[in-house]
Amino acid sequence: MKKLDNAVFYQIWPRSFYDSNNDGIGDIQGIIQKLDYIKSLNVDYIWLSPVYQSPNDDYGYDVSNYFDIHPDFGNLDDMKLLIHEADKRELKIIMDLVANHTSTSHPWFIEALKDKHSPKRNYYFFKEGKDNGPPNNWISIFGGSAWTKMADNEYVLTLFTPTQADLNWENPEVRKSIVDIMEFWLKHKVAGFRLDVINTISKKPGLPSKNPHKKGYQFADDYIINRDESVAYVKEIMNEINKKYNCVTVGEGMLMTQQAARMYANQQDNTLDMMFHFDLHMLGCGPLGKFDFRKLYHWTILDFKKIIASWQQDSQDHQYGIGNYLSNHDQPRQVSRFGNDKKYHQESAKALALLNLTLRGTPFIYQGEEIGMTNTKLEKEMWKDFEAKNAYQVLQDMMHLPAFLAKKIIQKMSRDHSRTPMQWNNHEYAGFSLTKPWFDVNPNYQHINVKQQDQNPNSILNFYRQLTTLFKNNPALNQGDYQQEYSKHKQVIGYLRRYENQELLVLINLSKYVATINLNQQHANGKIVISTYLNQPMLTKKMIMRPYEGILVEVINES
Ligand code: TEU
Ligand code: CA
Repeated sequence: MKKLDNAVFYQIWPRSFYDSNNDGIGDIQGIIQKLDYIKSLNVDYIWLSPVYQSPNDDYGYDVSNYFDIHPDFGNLDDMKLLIHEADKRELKIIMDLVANHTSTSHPWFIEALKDKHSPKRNYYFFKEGKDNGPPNNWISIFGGSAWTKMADNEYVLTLFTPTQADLNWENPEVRKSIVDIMEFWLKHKVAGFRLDVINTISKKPGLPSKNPHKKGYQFADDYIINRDESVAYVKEIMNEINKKYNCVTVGEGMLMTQQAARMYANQQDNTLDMMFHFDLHMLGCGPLGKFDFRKLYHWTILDFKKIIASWQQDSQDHQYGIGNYLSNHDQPRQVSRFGNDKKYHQESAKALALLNLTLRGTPFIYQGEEIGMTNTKLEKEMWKDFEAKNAYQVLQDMMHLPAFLAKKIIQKMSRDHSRTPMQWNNHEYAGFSLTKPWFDVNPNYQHINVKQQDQNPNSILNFYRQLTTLFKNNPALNQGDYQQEYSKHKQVIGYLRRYENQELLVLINLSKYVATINLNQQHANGKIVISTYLNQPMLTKKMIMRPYEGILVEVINES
């Protein structure tokens, strides 16, 4: 068995997980207090979104000190205790390695800015402006120019927020510094890393303008994403690390393609254990990304199925690792985005869970997903996320959208939805804290919370527990082959997972309407292992599936 074969991951966004000292902000001691709960989900790895020191312009993804903890979360001793307490429960911690950029408050950057002759100058991309403007026409991922003016005609490349300065990975010293950071944490016994935007670490030398004949800022695309050099740098650092440590890695990359994933996570050289892709999250979005509303966020179940099948098949054919997830700290809540958070809240939350925990690859559960946490109503005054605030401006200034429409788009796609406090019980502030939290709790905590679902055997939470148990115990699920079934059906997602003699069929009606599906005889003769509805359906050749009904079927092979 490979080291990650039946591993399940749980992602924590610490600021909103659990507040142990009642200052309104989640913290490391809070995570420690909830380790038994996390363990009860049968997970193996906890991925912590960044807990390093940071001015929080991008909530921790702008790191100012990689070797210490943000005081909001605690200190290094708390972190050591967390690793220790997790270990006692056979839980391992994965850190978020934000290495494409540092905060402009990082000492490297401060030194580089102060002294043009400092070796740290070459850690970043400083450049002179051109024609009274930035050095090139690249657009920032969050909108506007990708360059931030530091002094008269002196700019620095900041592909994300203006205080996240891109590191110059061409410089071997930078790569060495990143290895040092990794070693520091590996020595503290973390099990590995999630590597933030790891496919943008190389930029086209000379940083030329993209499509210079076009007006306005341009998305630099292949000048910054999935370049061969990025793969080479990943191999170089992993080669160093793998000499000394057994390090688990999952890479995150913008616009990850299958072509690229084959290289980043090929399971042979010193590459990564797996990659995430974004394709499901881009469903219904225009070519410019999640705030590009021109397709009106319309998508069909067939589109959804195609993306799943294509990644499943490709990762199988080319033997690379993928991390399966339907939500994280950058996306709206999955039950609101892909399910139905009103009439079929429970049904659709379970259907999506069944999907994510039966696919080929490594499943990731994002905090709160296991109780079906939903999007919230985001009044403009509540917005915290830079991306949303910026998009609101860009939609109006550059796309000439009226404010009320821009607001609607933010309401639909904002990252803030996934960052509301975890709903532990129905006490004030959802049991997250005794004081008013840094971000308003979603008012539905009264009926969507851990306490209530823990006691109910038929809850979403207990369904997750059953699914993780199934995933861990069935080789067909955790290492079996994938084969799509009923590919043309417009409502039902179907696939087989197979390992040696075991064959499991997954059928999920992802629509709010009843679906009829003609099963083949062998499938109709199968035995239902688990089902999202309380009263299990009958398997028949002409099978009727209720809204968001999902079943896992053991296919009986007579031989
Ligand atoms: O996200 C990378 C990334 O591709 C995002 O820009 C993503 O497209 C966006 O969040 C979608 O809304 C990572 C982190 O997960 C994210 O939280 C950070 O803001 C970003 O990197 C910069 O570090
Ligand atoms: Ca706190």
